[in-house]
Amino acid sequence: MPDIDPAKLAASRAAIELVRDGMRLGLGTGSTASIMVRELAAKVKAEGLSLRCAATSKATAELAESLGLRIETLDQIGWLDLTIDGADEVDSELNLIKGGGGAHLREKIVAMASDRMVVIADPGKVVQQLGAFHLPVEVLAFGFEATQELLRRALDDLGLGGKPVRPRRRGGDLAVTDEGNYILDLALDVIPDAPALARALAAIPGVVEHGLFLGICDMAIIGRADGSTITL
Ligand code: ABF
Repeated sequence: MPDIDPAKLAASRAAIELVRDGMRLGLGTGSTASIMVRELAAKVKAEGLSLRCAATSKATAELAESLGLRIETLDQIGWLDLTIDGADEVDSELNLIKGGGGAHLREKIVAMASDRMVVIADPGKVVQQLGAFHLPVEVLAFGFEATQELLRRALDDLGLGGKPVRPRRRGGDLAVTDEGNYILDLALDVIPDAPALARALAAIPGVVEHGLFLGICDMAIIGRADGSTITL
């Protein structure tokens, strides 16, 4: 296993403290969420907890199952008590950019089907204003070129620069999501009015979901390299 980032580990451990026997949990995606899943699996073994878990990606489901956690679909569980997930950016109002790994559609569905959504992150994710991280938008393959053009126009209308670009994953392949959709990244630098951008993106029919999580996160636990945490 690669060296574990101590800040991500501290945030993961603090979040795992919130887990109680019998809970229905949503498991996030990404390197921080992977550390959390490992810590969770260890806690379940040590304390003999009985949990019901839904994963936000195939990668997380595979990891969790390899560690002995049983994964069910969200529909089998129905509703969740708590989802713990990473983020690419978090501001002081707990608004997020997520989806750098292309999993934000499932992540948003799972987060919004949870009584409580807790973000775990290292200090590098905390920002004053969202936007420096490329905002991922999941789009249908059907009519992709037209959707890209509509996105361009929406950004122009809002006075935002940056054109939508299809990112490549490691190995050079164009990104395709777990749902078989495409990703377009928006390089915006700053997002002065996130709700306006979210509305404009949601109004484009080929857009399946964007990576702005506004008013969804209930708490962010920021780990530090010395093992301490702060809570937003
Ligand atoms: C997922 O993983 C994504 O929504 C977010 O893009 C990413 C954060 O990854 P990491 O923890 O590796 O920085 O939660």
